[in-house]
Amino acid sequence: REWKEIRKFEEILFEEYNGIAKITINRPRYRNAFTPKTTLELSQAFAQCRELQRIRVVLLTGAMSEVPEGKTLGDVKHAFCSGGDMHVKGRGGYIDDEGVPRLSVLDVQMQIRRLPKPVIAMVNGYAIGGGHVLHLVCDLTIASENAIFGQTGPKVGSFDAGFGSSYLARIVGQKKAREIWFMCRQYSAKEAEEMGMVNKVVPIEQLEDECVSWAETMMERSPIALRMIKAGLNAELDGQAGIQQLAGDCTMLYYFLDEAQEGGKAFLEKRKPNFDQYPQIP
Ligand code: 1HA
Repeated sequence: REWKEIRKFEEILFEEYNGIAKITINRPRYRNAFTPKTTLELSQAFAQCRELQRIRVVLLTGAMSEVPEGKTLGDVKHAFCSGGDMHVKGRGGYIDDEGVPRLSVLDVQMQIRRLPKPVIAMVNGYAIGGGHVLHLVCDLTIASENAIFGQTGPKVGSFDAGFGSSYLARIVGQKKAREIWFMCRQYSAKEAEEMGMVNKVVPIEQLEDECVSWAETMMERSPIALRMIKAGLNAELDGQAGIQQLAGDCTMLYYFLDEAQEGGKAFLEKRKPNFDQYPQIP
């Protein structure tokens, strides 16, 4: 499969293939830990995924570690993302090149959640800490058999009491969510699947094919139907901000109706609108 570069970045890869965008965190030396630059680049890539009409589904993954000659992919440890880069964790956040502390992965989480297109986490190895939260906020997670899941915050001086906790609890239940955070254990792909955090587990060699196949199936479905379902599932959990998104999509659809056009036309023509001419469906 030929992935074509959409835009060049330093710490991520941003590519496309037949309507599917693939965003790859590209710091395998550090188990794909993210710096403020990584998260800024992720934000820019997700913003572009929203704008590009030809992109219908997004895959988020981590770059594979190098495989020595004579070894196979499965012989080597890989990472999806190991969370914030501990080398730049400072007071107030992860320190960027200008010395400003940031927690900007939170913006990426919101973007994934708000993107009106499905996002699949293609988990190819460790999904740990802030990297675990990134897979959680994706719409679907497909993992390779070697994938390992877990939170580390209380062990390393951090926590994500936002989506990383409350949305986790919605997925795995309160008891398990508390166990995951309080104990900081690691869980296998199979355990994560049993907890409901993972949609499917496949051998690592088949991971990308499986994700592309799911993406291709979703691309045969109605994009607006998928968009509205995502907005509705979010709205139940996201309070007024979630309703705002769903309501915005309703407004978009309303603007396609003659009834909505009549209101604007009447205003410009300085006359009373005639809404009686449109069907009042019971
Ligand atoms: O909690 C938050 C946030 C909360 C609210 C708002 C924003 C947040 C933003 C971020 C986060 C967090 O992500 S906190 C949690 C940070 N992450 C971690 O605690 C995970 C740290 N890493 C590990 O536990 C392990 O490395 C591992 C389980 C992922 C893999 O273990 P393994 O296979 O034994 O590899 P290891 O030798 O540990 O790692 C390979 C290299 O990658 C090491 O470098 P080297 O010793 O060769 O120089 C290791 O230091 C580096 N590395 C791994 N993870 C990180 C990392 N370097 C920097 N930061 C990392 N997160």
